[in-house]
Amino acid sequence: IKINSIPTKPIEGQKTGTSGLRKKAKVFMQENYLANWIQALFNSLPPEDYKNGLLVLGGDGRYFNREAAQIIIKIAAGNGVGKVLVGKEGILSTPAVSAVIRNRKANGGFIMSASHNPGGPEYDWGIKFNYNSGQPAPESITDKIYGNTLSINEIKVADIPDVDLSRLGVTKYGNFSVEVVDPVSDYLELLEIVFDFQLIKSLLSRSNFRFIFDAMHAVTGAYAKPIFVDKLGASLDSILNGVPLEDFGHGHPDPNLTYAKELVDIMYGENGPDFGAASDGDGDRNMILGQGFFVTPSDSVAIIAANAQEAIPYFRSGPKGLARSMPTSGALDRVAEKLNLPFFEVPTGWKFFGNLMDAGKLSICGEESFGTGSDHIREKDGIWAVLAWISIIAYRNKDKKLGEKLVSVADVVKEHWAIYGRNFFSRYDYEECESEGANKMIEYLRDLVSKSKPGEKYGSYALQFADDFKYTDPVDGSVVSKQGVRFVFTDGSRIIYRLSGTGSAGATVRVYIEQFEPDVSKHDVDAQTALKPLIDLALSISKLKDFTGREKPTVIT
Ligand code: VG1
Ligand code: CO
Repeated sequence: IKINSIPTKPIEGQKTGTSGLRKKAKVFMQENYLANWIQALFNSLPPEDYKNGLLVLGGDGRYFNREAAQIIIKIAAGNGVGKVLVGKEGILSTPAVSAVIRNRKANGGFIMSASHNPGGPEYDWGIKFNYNSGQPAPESITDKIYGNTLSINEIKVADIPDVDLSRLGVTKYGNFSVEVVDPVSDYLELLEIVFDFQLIKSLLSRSNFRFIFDAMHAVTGAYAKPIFVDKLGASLDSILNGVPLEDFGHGHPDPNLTYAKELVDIMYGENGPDFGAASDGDGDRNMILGQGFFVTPSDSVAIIAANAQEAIPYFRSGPKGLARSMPTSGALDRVAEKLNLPFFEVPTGWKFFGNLMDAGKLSICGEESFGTGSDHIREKDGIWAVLAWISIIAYRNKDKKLGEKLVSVADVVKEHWAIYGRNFFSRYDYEECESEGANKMIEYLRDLVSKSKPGEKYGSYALQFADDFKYTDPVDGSVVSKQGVRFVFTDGSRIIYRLSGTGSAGATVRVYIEQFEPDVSKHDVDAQTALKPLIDLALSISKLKDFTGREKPTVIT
């Protein structure tokens, strides 16, 4: 095939954040913006990682993905990639890309998604690159890519026609080829190995168990019917917003109590279903709800870990180890302690779990931001989390006779609290603040931390320590610092401050608040009520109102 060399100039600001590069779609649609980043990526990889190799390409179906897919395929071919495997219509969820990379022994893959950020001409677009075990590219690679975007002068583009992404099969162009694959099959095959589908089916087909899944018009729309309905016997009307749309139906595809309002209203309404779940733009996040009951993501991963061995065949010989991101509550720590398992605390973002999994030290992990997953792949996995929960509920009810009252989601959570205690947790997000004020606030907090002393009184709390989280990877020894300012008190309560690394405009301040309560009689208190004193303290320590001008958060989870 003929390869054209297109001259180009560096474009500023192409630095990846917590999870890939995210900007407004309009920014990505500027001449050579995406092409520069893709070429910079090839300039950063060792040639043996892609020359004549196999790369996977997929995305969440958002606006600009179709054009972007053609650009990426042509640059891949221009740089000597042997074959690109792409999901039909460009669709593959983030967990499915990870599964396909592993299953097909690919060198890596691209995910065209800005995840939970809204899509459409006025909203966001994004791109992530995953490596050969299916994990998000490490910072050593993304730093190199950024460096190369600042010196790039040439893009290598193969002179081939646009690929028809609507038809399955292989098309050859000289020694380069493209294969269009079904987005569901590899992923579903893996899930069938992980879970006991018969057990799940036994619950979903019960007449007194009502299930509902909200795909939020995002990528899991392509997976929900084939998996929940066709394979597992859920009724067709249990899938809400099941068609992926370029603008997610004007929605904000983030499965939380604020943005998944439609589902939340159903679950909290009169005689709501027994089980509700939702996933985000690219299918890696999940929200789990019972009838009128919300499971916090921090509790969710702890409960999955505590029940995995008995309810999920993949963990039959027990999980190897457990891990959570730093701001995630300590509920999981208690499970690790009780089960006597290795435990790790890593910075925010899934890329830090992969090394531990590859080294055989980690099986189940999660983040407070609605991310839960395991070492079946190297990404968080929304549908996996839903199936894990249904497996647990199904296992608890497997001997229940027709007409007998079933053990509910709330029952399982409350029983867990009774055994382990409850870690009250909440996160306040202040979205799209002025960057200057937000940065100043973090600097102010870093300064406060450097002067802090153990034992200092903050209201009724005594300080155990305060720091800016730093992580040394136990596998490769790499170090990342400045991962979040934390104040940890002697009773185990924590206040954490971070700036988001996934936004596309201004700065988003995140404040995480946690307090442990061993006393069962206090477990039914609403989290906002239980945490009120600590939340007030968090706002006053940081002078958040003064720095950001914000009276109230935009999202509370
Ligand atoms: C957020 C979450 C983080 C998550 C990341 C990617 O990052 O806090 O836990 O891993 O999004 O998720 P940040 O830097 O904005 O806090 V996804 O579903 O957007 O790929
Ligand atoms: Co996501």
